Amino acid sequence: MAQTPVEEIDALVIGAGITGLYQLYCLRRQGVNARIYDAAGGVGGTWYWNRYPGARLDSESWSYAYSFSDELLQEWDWSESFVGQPELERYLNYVADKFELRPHIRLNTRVKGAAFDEQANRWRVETEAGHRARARFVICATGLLSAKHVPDIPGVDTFAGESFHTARWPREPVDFGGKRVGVIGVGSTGVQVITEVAKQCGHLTVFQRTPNYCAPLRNSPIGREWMEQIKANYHEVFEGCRRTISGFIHEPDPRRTLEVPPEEREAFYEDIWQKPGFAKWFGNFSDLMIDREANELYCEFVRRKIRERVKDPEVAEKLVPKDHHFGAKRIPLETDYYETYNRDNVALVDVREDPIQRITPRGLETRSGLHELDVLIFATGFDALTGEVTRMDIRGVGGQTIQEHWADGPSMYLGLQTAGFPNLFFENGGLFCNFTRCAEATAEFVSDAIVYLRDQGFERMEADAQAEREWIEHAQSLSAKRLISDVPNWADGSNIPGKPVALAFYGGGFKRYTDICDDVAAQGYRGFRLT
Ligand code: N01
Repeated sequence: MAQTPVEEIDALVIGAGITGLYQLYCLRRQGVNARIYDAAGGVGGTWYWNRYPGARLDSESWSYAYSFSDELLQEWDWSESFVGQPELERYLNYVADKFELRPHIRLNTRVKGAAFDEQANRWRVETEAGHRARARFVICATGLLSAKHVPDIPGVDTFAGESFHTARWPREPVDFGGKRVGVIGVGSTGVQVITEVAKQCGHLTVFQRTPNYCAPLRNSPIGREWMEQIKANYHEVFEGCRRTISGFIHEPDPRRTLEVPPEEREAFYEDIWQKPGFAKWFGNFSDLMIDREANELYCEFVRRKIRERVKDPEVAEKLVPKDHHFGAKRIPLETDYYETYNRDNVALVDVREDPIQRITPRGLETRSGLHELDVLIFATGFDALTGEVTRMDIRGVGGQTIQEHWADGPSMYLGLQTAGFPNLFFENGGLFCNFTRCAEATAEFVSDAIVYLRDQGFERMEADAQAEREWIEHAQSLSAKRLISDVPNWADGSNIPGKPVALAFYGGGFKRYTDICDDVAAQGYRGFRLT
Protein backbone atom coordinates (compact mmCIF):
# COMPACT_ATOMS: atom_id res chain seq x y z
CA MET A 1 0.00 0.00 0.00
CA ALA A 2 1.36 3.44 -0.94
CA GLN A 3 2.27 5.61 2.05
CA THR A 4 0.61 9.00 2.41
CA PRO A 5 2.94 11.95 1.64
CA VAL A 6 4.81 13.44 4.59
CA GLU A 7 3.20 16.68 5.76
CA GLU A 8 5.75 19.53 6.07
CA ILE A 9 5.03 21.87 8.99
CA ASP A 10 7.03 24.58 10.75
CA ALA A 11 5.43 23.95 14.12
CA LEU A 12 3.28 21.03 15.16
CA VAL A 13 1.16 21.67 18.24
CA ILE A 14 -0.13 18.56 19.98
CA GLY A 15 -3.47 19.30 21.63
CA ALA A 16 -6.44 21.53 20.78
CA GLY A 17 -7.23 22.63 24.31
CA ILE A 18 -6.95 26.10 25.81
CA THR A 19 -3.19 26.31 25.33
CA GLY A 20 -3.01 24.62 21.93
CA LEU A 21 -5.69 26.82 20.36
CA TYR A 22 -3.99 30.00 21.53
CA GLN A 23 -0.58 28.64 20.53
CA LEU A 24 -1.87 28.02 17.02
CA TYR A 25 -3.36 31.52 16.89
CA CYS A 26 -0.08 33.16 18.01
CA LEU A 27 2.07 31.22 15.56
CA ARG A 28 -0.16 31.71 12.54
CA ARG A 29 -0.48 35.41 13.29
CA GLN A 30 3.33 35.58 13.04
CA GLY A 31 3.35 33.77 9.71
CA VAL A 32 4.50 30.41 11.07
CA ASN A 33 3.04 27.40 9.28
CA ALA A 34 1.56 25.73 12.35
CA ARG A 35 -0.95 22.91 12.76
CA ILE A 36 -2.62 21.13 15.63
CA TYR A 37 -3.06 17.39 15.90
CA ASP A 38 -5.52 16.22 18.54
CA ALA A 39 -6.78 12.75 19.39
CA ALA A 40 -10.27 14.02 20.23
CA GLY A 41 -13.21 14.37 17.89
CA GLY A 42 -13.56 18.08 18.74
CA VAL A 43 -11.61 21.00 20.15
CA GLY A 44 -11.52 21.84 23.86
CA GLY A 45 -8.97 19.46 25.41
CA THR A 46 -9.93 19.07 29.06
CA TRP A 47 -13.31 20.64 28.33
CA TYR A 48 -13.90 18.15 25.53
CA TRP A 49 -13.06 15.01 27.50
CA ASN A 50 -14.31 15.86 31.01
CA ARG A 51 -18.00 16.06 30.16
CA TYR A 52 -19.12 14.12 33.23
CA PRO A 53 -22.27 15.30 35.06
CA GLY A 54 -21.40 18.25 37.27
CA ALA A 55 -18.15 19.24 35.49
CA ARG A 56 -17.68 22.92 36.22
CA LEU A 57 -15.09 25.67 36.58
CA ASP A 58 -13.59 26.64 39.93
CA SER A 59 -11.95 29.83 38.60
CA GLU A 60 -14.34 32.76 38.07
CA SER A 61 -15.47 32.40 34.44
CA TRP A 62 -14.42 35.90 33.44
CA SER A 63 -10.96 35.46 34.98
CA TYR A 64 -10.55 32.21 33.03
CA ALA A 65 -11.37 33.82 29.66
CA TYR A 66 -8.73 34.43 27.00
CA SER A 67 -7.49 37.96 27.40
CA PHE A 68 -5.76 38.43 24.03
CA SER A 69 -8.72 39.76 22.05
CA ASP A 70 -10.82 42.70 23.19
CA GLU A 71 -13.34 41.81 20.55
CA LEU A 72 -13.74 38.32 21.97
CA LEU A 73 -14.01 39.67 25.51
CA GLN A 74 -16.74 42.06 24.47
CA GLU A 75 -18.64 39.50 22.37
CA TRP A 76 -18.82 36.64 24.83
CA ASP A 77 -21.34 36.63 27.70
CA TRP A 78 -20.77 34.27 30.62
CA SER A 79 -24.00 32.88 32.06
CA GLU A 80 -22.69 32.07 35.55
CA SER A 81 -19.78 33.07 37.74
CA PHE A 82 -18.49 29.46 37.49
CA VAL A 83 -19.79 27.98 34.26
CA GLY A 84 -20.24 24.30 33.51
CA GLN A 85 -18.43 22.18 30.94
CA PRO A 86 -20.99 22.62 28.11
CA GLU A 87 -20.55 26.40 28.11
CA LEU A 88 -16.76 26.13 28.16
CA GLU A 89 -16.80 23.69 25.28
CA ARG A 90 -19.05 26.12 23.35
CA TYR A 91 -16.67 28.99 24.15
CA LEU A 92 -13.63 27.12 22.85
CA ASN A 93 -15.48 26.14 19.68
CA TYR A 94 -16.47 29.76 19.24
CA VAL A 95 -12.80 30.78 19.56
CA ALA A 96 -11.73 28.15 17.00
CA ASP A 97 -14.30 29.51 14.53
CA LYS A 98 -13.84 33.20 15.21
CA PHE A 99 -10.08 33.08 14.67
CA GLU A 100 -10.37 30.67 11.72
CA LEU A 101 -8.27 28.03 13.43
CA ARG A 102 -10.28 24.99 12.38
CA PRO A 103 -8.71 24.51 8.92
CA HIS A 104 -5.36 24.07 10.69
CA ILE A 105 -6.55 21.48 13.20
CA ARG A 106 -6.44 17.77 12.45
CA LEU A 107 -8.84 16.01 14.84
CA ASN A 108 -9.09 12.27 15.59
CA THR A 109 -5.33 12.24 15.17
CA ARG A 110 -3.31 10.79 18.02
CA VAL A 111 0.45 11.30 17.81
CA LYS A 112 2.20 7.98 18.34
CA GLY A 113 5.76 9.23 18.40
CA ALA A 114 8.33 11.78 17.28
CA ALA A 115 12.04 11.34 16.65
CA PHE A 116 14.55 14.15 16.23
CA ASP A 117 16.50 14.04 12.96
CA GLU A 118 19.81 15.63 13.94
CA GLN A 119 20.98 16.19 10.35
CA ALA A 120 17.85 18.02 9.24
CA ASN A 121 17.04 19.58 12.64
CA ARG A 122 13.49 18.37 12.19
CA TRP A 123 11.13 16.18 14.16
CA ARG A 124 9.76 13.16 12.30
CA VAL A 125 6.29 12.62 13.64
CA GLU A 126 4.00 9.64 13.20
CA THR A 127 0.37 9.32 14.19
CA GLU A 128 -1.38 6.16 15.31
CA ALA A 129 -3.18 6.02 11.97
CA GLY A 130 0.17 6.03 10.13
CA HIS A 131 0.08 9.66 8.96
CA ARG A 132 3.58 11.21 8.89
CA ALA A 133 4.81 14.77 9.30
CA ARG A 134 8.13 16.63 9.47
CA ALA A 135 8.16 19.63 11.78
CA ARG A 136 10.94 21.95 12.87
CA PHE A 137 9.21 22.45 16.21
CA VAL A 138 6.94 20.19 18.22
CA ILE A 139 4.94 21.80 21.01
CA CYS A 140 3.28 19.52 23.54
CA ALA A 141 0.17 21.46 24.53
CA THR A 142 -1.02 18.21 25.99
CA GLY A 143 -2.46 19.71 29.15
CA LEU A 144 -1.68 19.33 32.79
CA LEU A 145 -4.42 16.82 33.59
CA SER A 146 -5.05 14.73 30.49
CA ALA A 147 -3.75 11.18 30.82
CA LYS A 148 -6.34 9.36 32.89
CA HIS A 149 -5.30 7.22 35.83
CA VAL A 150 -7.13 3.94 36.37
CA PRO A 151 -5.92 2.19 39.54
CA ASP A 152 -4.63 -1.30 39.19
CA ILE A 153 -7.39 -2.98 41.22
CA PRO A 154 -7.58 -6.77 40.72
CA GLY A 155 -10.36 -7.62 38.28
CA VAL A 156 -10.62 -4.03 37.04
CA ASP A 157 -11.55 -5.20 33.52
CA THR A 158 -14.06 -7.83 34.61
CA PHE A 159 -16.95 -5.55 35.62
CA ALA A 160 -20.06 -6.55 33.61
CA GLY A 161 -21.98 -3.28 34.04
CA GLU A 162 -21.26 0.11 32.52
CA SER A 163 -17.96 1.64 33.55
CA PHE A 164 -16.58 5.13 32.91
CA HIS A 165 -13.55 7.21 33.74
CA THR A 166 -14.66 10.81 34.27
CA ALA A 167 -11.92 12.09 31.94
CA ARG A 168 -13.25 10.01 29.02
CA TRP A 169 -16.95 10.59 29.51
CA PRO A 170 -19.15 9.64 26.52
CA ARG A 171 -20.89 12.29 24.45
CA GLU A 172 -24.29 10.61 24.82
CA PRO A 173 -25.91 11.21 28.22
CA VAL A 174 -25.65 8.29 30.63
CA ASP A 175 -28.99 7.14 32.07
CA PHE A 176 -28.60 6.56 35.81
CA GLY A 177 -32.35 6.15 36.47
CA GLY A 178 -32.94 3.53 39.19
CA LYS A 179 -29.37 2.20 38.88
CA ARG A 180 -26.89 1.23 41.57
CA VAL A 181 -23.84 3.40 40.97
CA GLY A 182 -20.38 3.31 42.55
CA VAL A 183 -17.87 6.17 42.44
CA ILE A 184 -14.20 5.66 43.32
CA GLY A 185 -12.42 8.91 44.19
CA VAL A 186 -13.31 12.11 46.01
CA GLY A 187 -10.99 14.70 44.44
CA SER A 188 -12.36 17.80 42.67
CA THR A 189 -13.87 15.54 39.99
CA GLY A 190 -15.37 12.99 42.38
CA VAL A 191 -16.96 15.73 44.46
CA GLN A 192 -18.67 17.20 41.38
CA VAL A 193 -19.82 13.91 39.88
CA ILE A 194 -21.01 12.46 43.22
CA THR A 195 -23.21 15.49 43.93
CA GLU A 196 -24.86 15.31 40.52
CA VAL A 197 -25.21 11.55 40.07
CA ALA A 198 -26.72 11.12 43.56
CA LYS A 199 -29.71 13.15 42.33
CA GLN A 200 -30.18 10.96 39.26
CA CYS A 201 -29.50 7.38 40.34
CA GLY A 202 -31.26 4.71 42.39
CA HIS A 203 -28.43 4.24 44.88
CA LEU A 204 -24.92 5.64 45.08
CA THR A 205 -21.96 4.15 46.93
CA VAL A 206 -18.93 6.42 47.31
CA PHE A 207 -15.57 4.72 47.81
CA GLN A 208 -13.38 7.27 49.57
CA ARG A 209 -9.71 6.86 50.47
CA THR A 210 -8.62 10.35 51.52
CA PRO A 211 -11.27 12.94 52.45
CA ASN A 212 -10.64 16.46 51.20
CA TYR A 213 -11.25 19.92 52.59
CA CYS A 214 -14.09 20.87 50.25
CA ALA A 215 -15.36 24.42 50.31
CA PRO A 216 -18.54 26.05 48.97
CA LEU A 217 -18.26 27.30 45.39
CA ARG A 218 -21.10 29.85 45.76
CA ASN A 219 -21.96 29.99 42.08
CA SER A 220 -24.47 32.54 40.81
CA PRO A 221 -26.01 33.61 37.50
CA ILE A 222 -24.50 36.61 35.73
CA GLY A 223 -27.20 39.05 34.67
CA ARG A 224 -26.84 41.59 31.88
CA GLU A 225 -25.80 44.45 34.16
CA TRP A 226 -23.12 42.45 35.93
CA MET A 227 -21.79 41.19 32.58
CA GLU A 228 -21.53 44.78 31.35
CA GLN A 229 -19.51 45.67 34.45
CA ILE A 230 -17.23 42.70 33.88
CA LYS A 231 -16.70 43.74 30.27
CA ALA A 232 -15.81 47.27 31.33
CA ASN A 233 -13.29 45.95 33.87
CA TYR A 234 -11.55 43.12 32.07
CA HIS A 235 -8.27 44.99 31.95
CA GLU A 236 -8.20 45.40 35.76
CA VAL A 237 -9.20 41.75 36.25
CA PHE A 238 -6.27 40.48 34.22
CA GLU A 239 -3.84 42.97 35.78
CA GLY A 240 -5.04 41.76 39.18
CA CYS A 241 -4.53 38.12 38.22
CA ARG A 242 -0.97 38.90 37.10
CA ARG A 243 -0.16 40.15 40.60
CA THR A 244 -1.37 37.09 42.49
CA ILE A 245 0.66 34.00 43.16
CA SER A 246 -1.57 31.64 41.17
CA GLY A 247 -3.19 33.95 38.64
CA PHE A 248 -6.58 33.95 40.39
CA ILE A 249 -8.48 37.10 41.31
CA HIS A 250 -8.08 36.55 45.06
CA GLU A 251 -5.33 38.32 46.96
CA PRO A 252 -4.11 37.20 50.40
CA ASP A 253 -4.61 39.27 53.52
CA PRO A 254 -1.09 40.52 54.34
CA ARG A 255 -1.45 39.73 58.06
CA ARG A 256 -0.05 36.59 59.64
CA THR A 257 -2.62 34.29 61.24
CA LEU A 258 -1.30 34.30 64.79
CA GLU A 259 -0.91 38.06 65.02
CA VAL A 260 -4.69 38.40 64.64
CA PRO A 261 -6.73 38.03 67.89
CA PRO A 262 -8.83 34.81 67.95
CA GLU A 263 -12.23 36.50 67.68
CA GLU A 264 -11.17 38.69 64.79
CA ARG A 265 -9.55 35.69 63.12
CA GLU A 266 -12.76 33.69 63.39
CA ALA A 267 -14.75 36.56 61.89
CA PHE A 268 -12.23 36.78 59.06
CA TYR A 269 -12.49 33.03 58.36
CA GLU A 270 -16.28 33.32 58.36
CA ASP A 271 -16.11 36.26 55.98
CA ILE A 272 -13.89 34.54 53.37
CA TRP A 273 -15.95 31.35 53.76
CA GLN A 274 -19.03 33.25 52.58
CA LYS A 275 -17.25 34.52 49.46
CA PRO A 276 -17.33 32.72 46.11
CA GLY A 277 -14.55 30.62 44.64
CA PHE A 278 -11.05 30.33 46.05
CA ALA A 279 -11.35 33.40 48.29
CA LYS A 280 -11.26 30.96 51.21
CA TRP A 281 -7.89 29.65 50.04
CA PHE A 282 -5.99 32.34 48.14
CA GLY A 283 -7.72 35.18 50.00
CA ASN A 284 -6.67 33.78 53.37
CA PHE A 285 -3.92 35.08 55.68
CA SER A 286 -0.56 35.33 53.93
CA ASP A 287 1.06 32.52 55.95
CA LEU A 288 -1.65 29.87 55.38
CA MET A 289 0.56 27.78 53.10
CA ILE A 290 3.84 28.18 54.97
CA ASP A 291 3.02 28.00 58.69
CA ARG A 292 1.75 24.66 59.98
CA GLU A 293 0.29 26.10 63.17
CA ALA A 294 -1.59 28.78 61.24
CA ASN A 295 -2.82 26.25 58.72
CA GLU A 296 -4.03 23.93 61.50
CA LEU A 297 -6.23 26.68 62.94
CA TYR A 298 -7.96 27.04 59.59
CA CYS A 299 -8.21 23.24 59.20
CA GLU A 300 -10.15 23.15 62.47
CA PHE A 301 -12.50 25.87 61.19
CA VAL A 302 -13.18 23.88 58.01
CA ARG A 303 -13.62 20.61 59.93
CA ARG A 304 -16.29 22.34 62.02
CA LYS A 305 -18.03 23.48 58.83
CA ILE A 306 -18.10 19.90 57.51
CA ARG A 307 -19.46 18.47 60.78
CA GLU A 308 -22.25 21.08 60.78
CA ARG A 309 -23.49 19.96 57.38
CA VAL A 310 -23.56 16.18 57.75
CA LYS A 311 -26.38 14.78 59.90
CA ASP A 312 -24.86 11.42 60.83
CA PRO A 313 -21.86 12.14 63.10
CA GLU A 314 -20.15 8.87 62.09
CA VAL A 315 -20.39 9.73 58.40
CA ALA A 316 -19.27 13.29 59.14
CA GLU A 317 -16.15 12.01 60.91
CA LYS A 318 -15.25 9.94 57.84
CA LEU A 319 -15.54 13.05 55.68
CA VAL A 320 -13.28 15.15 57.88
CA PRO A 321 -9.64 15.25 56.70
CA LYS A 322 -7.11 14.67 59.45
CA ASP A 323 -3.93 13.60 57.70
CA HIS A 324 -3.00 16.67 55.68
CA HIS A 325 -3.05 20.43 55.67
CA PHE A 326 -5.62 22.67 54.04
CA GLY A 327 -4.32 23.34 50.52
CA ALA A 328 -1.79 20.50 50.57
CA LYS A 329 -4.07 19.07 47.87
CA ARG A 330 -6.12 21.20 45.51
CA ILE A 331 -9.31 22.23 47.33
CA PRO A 332 -12.47 20.90 45.66
CA LEU A 333 -15.15 23.58 45.41
CA GLU A 334 -18.66 22.22 45.79
CA THR A 335 -22.37 22.93 45.89
CA ASP A 336 -24.26 20.70 48.36
CA TYR A 337 -21.54 18.03 48.36
CA TYR A 338 -21.74 17.36 52.10
CA GLU A 339 -25.57 17.43 52.08
CA THR A 340 -25.39 14.62 49.51
CA TYR A 341 -24.41 12.30 52.38
CA ASN A 342 -27.70 13.16 54.14
CA ARG A 343 -29.64 11.53 51.29
CA ASP A 344 -31.21 8.10 51.84
CA ASN A 345 -29.81 6.77 48.57
CA VAL A 346 -26.14 7.55 49.33
CA ALA A 347 -23.64 5.43 51.27
CA LEU A 348 -20.03 6.22 52.07
CA VAL A 349 -17.38 3.50 52.27
CA ASP A 350 -14.08 4.49 53.83
CA VAL A 351 -11.66 2.25 51.94
CA ARG A 352 -8.89 2.85 54.47
CA GLU A 353 -11.03 1.08 57.10
CA ASP A 354 -12.64 -1.31 54.64
CA PRO A 355 -10.11 -1.76 51.81
CA ILE A 356 -11.02 -2.54 48.21
CA GLN A 357 -10.24 -6.19 47.47
CA ARG A 358 -11.24 -6.57 43.85
CA ILE A 359 -13.69 -5.66 41.14
CA THR A 360 -15.94 -8.51 40.03
CA PRO A 361 -18.51 -8.75 37.20
CA ARG A 362 -21.21 -7.81 39.74
CA GLY A 363 -19.60 -4.93 41.54
CA LEU A 364 -16.83 -3.86 43.87
CA GLU A 365 -15.73 -6.02 46.76
CA THR A 366 -14.33 -4.48 49.91
CA ARG A 367 -13.15 -6.46 52.94
CA SER A 368 -16.66 -6.30 54.43
CA GLY A 369 -18.35 -7.73 51.31
CA LEU A 370 -19.58 -7.15 47.76
CA HIS A 371 -21.22 -3.85 46.77
CA GLU A 372 -23.41 -4.80 43.83
CA LEU A 373 -23.35 -2.15 41.09
CA ASP A 374 -24.83 -1.44 37.66
CA VAL A 375 -22.47 1.46 36.94
CA LEU A 376 -18.90 2.03 38.16
CA ILE A 377 -17.33 5.48 37.82
CA PHE A 378 -13.60 6.02 38.15
CA ALA A 379 -12.99 9.56 39.40
CA THR A 380 -9.45 8.44 40.10
CA GLY A 381 -7.52 11.31 38.59
CA PHE A 382 -4.62 11.74 36.26
CA ASP A 383 -1.04 10.87 35.49
CA ALA A 384 -0.53 14.63 35.54
CA LEU A 385 1.88 16.90 33.74
CA THR A 386 3.99 14.30 31.94
CA GLY A 387 1.53 11.40 31.51
CA GLU A 388 0.41 12.36 28.03
CA VAL A 389 4.00 13.05 26.93
CA THR A 390 5.46 9.79 28.22
CA ARG A 391 2.66 7.81 26.56
CA MET A 392 4.19 8.88 23.22
CA ASP A 393 7.43 7.48 21.83
CA ILE A 394 9.51 10.67 21.84
CA ARG A 395 13.21 10.31 20.98
CA GLY A 396 15.67 13.16 21.16
CA VAL A 397 19.37 13.51 20.39
CA GLY A 398 21.13 10.12 20.11
CA GLY A 399 17.77 8.31 20.11
CA GLN A 400 17.26 8.79 23.85
CA THR A 401 13.63 8.32 24.82
CA ILE A 402 11.82 10.82 27.01
CA GLN A 403 11.04 7.99 29.44
CA GLU A 404 14.78 7.24 29.85
CA HIS A 405 15.55 10.91 30.17
CA TRP A 406 12.96 11.42 32.92
CA ALA A 407 13.62 8.13 34.72
CA ASP A 408 14.18 10.06 37.98
CA GLY A 409 11.25 12.42 37.44
CA PRO A 410 10.38 15.21 35.03
CA SER A 411 12.79 18.07 34.62
CA MET A 412 12.33 21.12 32.43
CA TYR A 413 13.99 24.51 32.19
CA LEU A 414 11.26 27.08 32.95
CA GLY A 415 8.84 24.16 32.59
CA LEU A 416 9.34 24.53 28.83
CA GLN A 417 12.23 22.48 27.48
CA THR A 418 14.57 19.70 28.52
CA ALA A 419 18.20 19.20 27.44
CA GLY A 420 18.69 16.66 24.65
CA PHE A 421 15.34 17.36 23.02
CA PRO A 422 15.91 20.38 20.77
CA ASN A 423 12.97 22.32 19.36
CA LEU A 424 10.57 20.39 21.59
CA PHE A 425 8.48 22.50 23.94
CA PHE A 426 6.27 21.49 26.82
CA GLU A 427 3.49 23.69 28.04
CA ASN A 428 1.49 23.84 31.27
CA GLY A 429 4.32 22.27 33.22
CA GLY A 430 5.76 25.32 34.88
CA LEU A 431 3.15 26.73 37.17
CA PHE A 432 0.17 25.84 39.31
CA CYS A 433 -2.22 28.49 38.14
CA ASN A 434 -5.57 29.78 36.96
CA PHE A 435 -5.11 27.82 33.78
CA THR A 436 -5.77 30.27 30.96
CA ARG A 437 -3.63 32.97 32.55
CA CYS A 438 -0.57 30.69 32.50
CA ALA A 439 -1.48 29.12 29.16
CA GLU A 440 -1.45 32.51 27.45
CA ALA A 441 1.88 33.47 29.00
CA THR A 442 3.50 30.20 27.97
CA ALA A 443 2.11 30.18 24.43
CA GLU A 444 3.32 33.75 23.88
CA PHE A 445 6.81 32.86 25.14
CA VAL A 446 7.04 29.86 22.81
CA SER A 447 5.75 31.65 19.72
CA ASP A 448 8.04 34.64 20.37
CA ALA A 449 10.98 32.25 20.71
CA ILE A 450 10.13 30.49 17.44
CA VAL A 451 9.82 33.81 15.61
CA TYR A 452 13.13 34.99 17.14
CA LEU A 453 14.88 31.85 15.88
CA ARG A 454 13.40 32.30 12.42
CA ASP A 455 14.32 35.97 12.23
CA GLN A 456 17.85 35.47 13.59
CA GLY A 457 18.52 32.45 11.38
CA PHE A 458 18.82 29.88 14.18
CA GLU A 459 17.75 26.30 13.53
CA ARG A 460 17.78 24.84 17.02
CA MET A 461 16.78 25.82 20.50
CA GLU A 462 17.53 23.54 23.41
CA ALA A 463 17.57 23.93 27.18
CA ASP A 464 21.10 24.06 28.54
CA ALA A 465 21.53 21.15 30.98
CA GLN A 466 23.17 23.30 33.65
CA ALA A 467 20.49 26.02 33.38
CA GLU A 468 17.84 23.32 33.65
CA ARG A 469 19.41 21.83 36.82
CA GLU A 470 19.69 25.27 38.40
CA TRP A 471 16.08 26.07 37.55
CA ILE A 472 14.82 22.83 39.09
CA GLU A 473 16.86 23.44 42.26
CA HIS A 474 15.51 26.97 42.46
CA ALA A 475 11.89 25.87 41.85
CA GLN A 476 12.17 23.08 44.41
CA SER A 477 13.73 25.32 47.04
CA LEU A 478 10.74 27.67 46.76
CA SER A 479 8.21 24.84 46.89
CA ALA A 480 9.94 23.14 49.84
CA LYS A 481 8.78 25.97 52.09
CA ARG A 482 5.14 25.42 51.18
CA LEU A 483 2.80 22.90 52.81
CA ILE A 484 2.03 20.92 49.72
CA SER A 485 3.81 17.66 50.17
CA ASP A 486 2.30 15.74 53.09
CA VAL A 487 0.01 13.40 51.11
CA PRO A 488 0.02 11.68 47.69
CA ASN A 489 -0.72 14.30 45.12
CA TRP A 490 -0.89 14.58 41.35
CA ALA A 491 1.26 17.73 41.51
CA ASP A 492 4.41 15.72 42.27
CA GLY A 493 3.41 12.39 40.69
CA SER A 494 3.02 10.62 44.04
CA ASN A 495 -0.60 9.66 43.20
CA ILE A 496 0.66 7.22 40.56
CA PRO A 497 2.23 4.03 41.95
CA GLY A 498 5.79 3.71 40.67
CA LYS A 499 5.98 7.19 39.15
CA PRO A 500 9.13 9.06 40.25
CA VAL A 501 8.14 11.76 42.70
CA ALA A 502 9.30 15.21 41.64
CA LEU A 503 7.60 18.54 41.99
CA ALA A 504 8.24 20.46 38.80
CA PHE A 505 6.04 23.46 39.59
CA TYR A 506 7.58 26.84 40.18
CA GLY A 507 6.59 28.09 43.62
CA GLY A 508 7.53 31.73 43.10
CA GLY A 509 4.19 32.79 41.66
CA PHE A 510 2.80 33.88 38.34
CA LYS A 511 4.25 37.40 38.24
CA ARG A 512 7.77 36.36 39.20
CA TYR A 513 7.65 33.53 36.68
CA THR A 514 6.54 35.72 33.79
CA ASP A 515 9.08 38.40 34.78
CA ILE A 516 11.82 35.76 34.62
CA CYS A 517 10.57 34.56 31.22
CA ASP A 518 10.56 38.15 29.91
CA ASP A 519 14.08 38.62 31.20
CA VAL A 520 15.29 35.34 29.68
CA ALA A 521 13.86 36.38 26.29
CA ALA A 522 15.32 39.90 26.54
CA GLN A 523 18.76 38.36 27.09
CA GLY A 524 18.62 36.36 23.85
CA TYR A 525 16.98 33.35 25.57
CA ARG A 526 19.43 32.96 28.41
CA GLY A 527 19.75 29.34 29.50
CA PHE A 528 18.76 27.99 26.10
CA ARG A 529 21.34 26.95 23.50
CA LEU A 530 20.54 28.49 20.13
CA THR A 531 22.46 27.11 17.16
O1 N01 B 1 -8.19 13.69 40.65
P1 N01 B 1 -7.49 13.60 42.11
P2 N01 B 1 -9.41 14.61 40.22
N1 N01 B 1 -8.48 3.47 45.54
O2 N01 B 1 -6.15 12.99 41.85
C1 N01 B 1 -8.76 8.43 44.47
C2 N01 B 1 -8.63 19.53 38.47
N2 N01 B 1 -10.08 19.57 38.44
O3 N01 B 1 -9.75 14.22 38.82
O4 N01 B 1 -6.61 11.01 47.56
C3 N01 B 1 -9.28 4.43 46.04
O5 N01 B 1 -7.53 14.87 42.82
C4 N01 B 1 -7.86 9.38 45.19
O6 N01 B 1 -7.66 8.99 46.53
P3 N01 B 1 -6.35 9.55 47.36
C5 N01 B 1 -8.13 20.00 39.82
O7 N01 B 1 -6.93 20.68 39.67
C6 N01 B 1 -10.67 20.80 38.44
O8 N01 B 1 -10.45 14.59 41.21
O9 N01 B 1 -5.16 9.30 46.44
N3 N01 B 1 -9.24 5.70 45.66
C7 N01 B 1 -8.67 10.67 45.02
O10 N01 B 1 -9.72 10.72 45.93
C8 N01 B 1 -7.92 18.68 40.53
O11 N01 B 1 -7.04 18.76 41.62
C9 N01 B 1 -12.01 20.88 38.44
O12 N01 B 1 -6.33 8.75 48.58
C10 N01 B 1 -8.35 6.03 44.70
C11 N01 B 1 -9.23 10.50 43.62
O13 N01 B 1 -9.18 9.12 43.32
C12 N01 B 1 -7.41 17.82 39.42
O14 N01 B 1 -8.21 18.19 38.30
C13 N01 B 1 -12.81 19.74 38.45
C14 N01 B 1 -7.50 5.08 44.12
C15 N01 B 1 -8.41 11.23 42.59
O15 N01 B 1 -8.42 12.59 42.88
C16 N01 B 1 -7.55 16.33 39.63
O16 N01 B 1 -8.81 16.06 40.20
C17 N01 B 1 -12.19 18.52 38.44
C18 N01 B 1 -7.59 3.75 44.59
N4 N01 B 1 -6.78 2.78 44.12
C19 N01 B 1 -10.83 18.45 38.43
N5 N01 B 1 -6.73 5.71 43.21
C20 N01 B 1 -12.64 22.21 38.45
O17 N01 B 1 -13.48 22.50 39.26
C21 N01 B 1 -7.10 6.99 43.22
N6 N01 B 1 -8.08 7.19 44.12
C22 N01 B 1 -12.19 23.18 37.45
